[in-house]
Amino acid sequence: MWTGLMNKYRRYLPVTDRTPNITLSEGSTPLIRLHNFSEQELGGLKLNVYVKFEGLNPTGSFKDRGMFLAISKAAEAGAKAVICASTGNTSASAAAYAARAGLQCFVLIPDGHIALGKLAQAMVQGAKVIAIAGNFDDALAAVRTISEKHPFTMVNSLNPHRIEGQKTGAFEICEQLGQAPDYHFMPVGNAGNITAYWRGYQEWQAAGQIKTLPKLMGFQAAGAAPIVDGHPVKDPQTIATAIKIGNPASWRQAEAARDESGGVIEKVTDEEITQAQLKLAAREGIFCEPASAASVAGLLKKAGEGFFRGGETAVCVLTGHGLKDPDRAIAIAPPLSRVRADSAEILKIIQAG
Ligand code: AN7
Repeated sequence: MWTGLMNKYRRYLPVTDRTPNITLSEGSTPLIRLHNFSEQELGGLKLNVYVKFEGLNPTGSFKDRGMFLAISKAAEAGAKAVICASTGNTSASAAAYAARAGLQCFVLIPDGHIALGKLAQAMVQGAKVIAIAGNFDDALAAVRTISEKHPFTMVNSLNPHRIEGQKTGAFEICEQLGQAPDYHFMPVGNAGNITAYWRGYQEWQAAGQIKTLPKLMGFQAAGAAPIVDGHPVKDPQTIATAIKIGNPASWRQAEAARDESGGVIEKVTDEEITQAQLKLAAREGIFCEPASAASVAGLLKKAGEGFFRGGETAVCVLTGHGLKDPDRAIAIAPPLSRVRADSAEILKIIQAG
């Protein structure tokens, strides 16, 4: 029986006998091979492309990997309340694990700019949701100020336990493949996850579990690409609200992951993100949220540029489930057909294809 990440990776995590295990059985997400992308789409080459479907974690995103540990350590330290800023998924995860631990949870979100599913999760899971007139960067700045002076444990990825937990994603990919992939594609927002994956791969190599390390390929949304542009973005814009972040907290660590691994951090447009999300859903049956599709959009973009030689293995992390953002999915999907409940009329539509 799968009982979560603490039991599986205890030796690699900062836990002791006194650390409670606040778990919802996070982790152990599938690595799914893509079948229906053509060679032409992949730059005329055969590539082994897998997606790590992190949307299948308990609250529907990769955040659960780090949140179980952040909340377990907060409980161990005797905290009574936790606080975070969020573009949505962190708040959903924090609320769930805080509820499980019996801790109070305060979340600051940019008013009107988080996806419906994430908002619903935070609200129903008992968090105090505070919608601020400002963006994620403003919310994070407020959380930093408040948590410095008041007894709330901050559970954004500036909390080192978040990164420690999230590194287990790299362990799982290596176990599932039997080795590290050649390339690891992922979206980059606040840049905690790319930091965590690079640490995870390095530790797995140091533990003698893999011989080689992947190149880390990070992708920001074109309207919210501070690392690519080389300066903070004051008013970030993208339909991928999860990564609508103008001043990433782990900026330097992301650059280190890129440079040490020999990878890149580049941008993809909202249109490229949307096309990748639609293709994954309609052609592979895998429904991820827009920010997650930035990883596959990045892979398709690099393939189109002639980046690969053929035969390489690439893993794309799908960080969140498509159900998180139903409004966006309905907006980009082909329209539905409305008719009277009349078989002749229904057949007309079926026969039109
Ligand atoms: C689906 O929830 O920042 O680069 O506050 O939800 O580690 O920030 C979410 C980020 C990618 C980017 N994909 O990860 C939040 C938040 C999804 C996300 C990212 C996020 P980081």
